[in-house]
Amino acid sequence: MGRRLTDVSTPARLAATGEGLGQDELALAARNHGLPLEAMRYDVTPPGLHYVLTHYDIPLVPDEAAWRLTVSGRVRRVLSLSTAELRTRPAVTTRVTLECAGNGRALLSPRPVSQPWLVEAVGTAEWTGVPLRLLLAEAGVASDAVDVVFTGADHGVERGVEQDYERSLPIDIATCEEPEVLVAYAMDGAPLPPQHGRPLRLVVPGWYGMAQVKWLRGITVIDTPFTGFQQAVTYRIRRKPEETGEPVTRIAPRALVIPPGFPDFMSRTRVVAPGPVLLEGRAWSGCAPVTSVRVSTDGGATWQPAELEPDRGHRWAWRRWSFLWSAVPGDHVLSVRATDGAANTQPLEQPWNQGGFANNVVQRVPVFCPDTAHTG
Ligand SMILES: Nc1nc2c(c(=O)[nH]1)N[C@H]1C(S)=C(S)[C@@H](COP(=O)(O)O)O[C@H]1N2
Ligand SMILES: [Mo]
Repeated sequence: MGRRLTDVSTPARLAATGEGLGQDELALAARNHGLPLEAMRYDVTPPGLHYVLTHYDIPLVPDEAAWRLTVSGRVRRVLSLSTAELRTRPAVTTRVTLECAGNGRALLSPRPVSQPWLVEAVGTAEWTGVPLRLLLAEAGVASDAVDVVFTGADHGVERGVEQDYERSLPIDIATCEEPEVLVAYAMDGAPLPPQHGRPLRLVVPGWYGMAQVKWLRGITVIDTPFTGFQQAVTYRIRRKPEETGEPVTRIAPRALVIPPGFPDFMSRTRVVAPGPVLLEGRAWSGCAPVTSVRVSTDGGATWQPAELEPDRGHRWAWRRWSFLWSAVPGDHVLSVRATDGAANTQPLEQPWNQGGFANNVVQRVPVFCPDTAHTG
């Protein structure tokens, strides 16, 4: 099989200048779907419209009663828990916006060849589960614990490395009380759908998608930094392939526009009638609460503040913003820019890295406003 697979020493491929999407990217795009942007109208994304990203195959779990979650490694007592046993423990429900670290990748130049997201790899759900810190306390974590490794039941090969999907969190994040990491068994009050990790997944509020391990079957406490593929090889910010790079962690601020008016089928250009147009959208950051959203209706030349709704106790979920625009006939480009309480903001020029991770360049939404006579 080696002939058709790359190996770990080969960096992920960059598309050549002007190279269109390949069959390989199309195959991923057809499996992993984004949030239709008009679904940002809902505070909580309706089931089925939340984005999905799965590296390998969605595991078949015919008998949920037989599923066991093991907590082992540097612990006093190994736990092996059924989903029924997990449901007898204290339950917490948190509204969380998840975003894939590769969101925006297909807009980059050069384009890293992988899942070709535009900006739609985001969604918000109410996740219910057991706080991870309670399970770790029950197992009794050793004082030399460094990382906690989360193992999914899915298996594949990536750049020549055969693996179970595995990610880790530093022990202080894993045992943190706010935000609380969850071992979730429900999404929006129902058992997890197969594509979102049935029967168990990790939910790490504020962190990019790769940390939210689905089909969770193992939690292992270790006393050295985890060096698995998804931790040490990929999900790192590298300008050059040979760099060690910085790990991808928390979600950088981003705001998106709910597409106004109606779309042109192929170009997706929006068509709006002249006059007042209420622009609305969502803004989020995993680093600190969003403090301001600014809107530009002239391609970024000038910016005006948008109205930002309070978070209503949902710190880890996106917030609604709105802005009243007076549309005049012609072509326009709408942009929106979020800033958070830690002074992180969205760049106006693309921040480029090899994997196209944590890319949060401001969105550009082309809008055409015809003369009144032409709208129906
Ligand atoms: N076991 C497992 N967990 C996983 C993945 C995976 O491929 N396998 N993909 C990760 C990535 S990259 C993302 S963006 C999120 C997507 O979660 P969702 O499909 O529920 O939206 O799941 C994460 N958890
Ligand atoms: Mo992702």
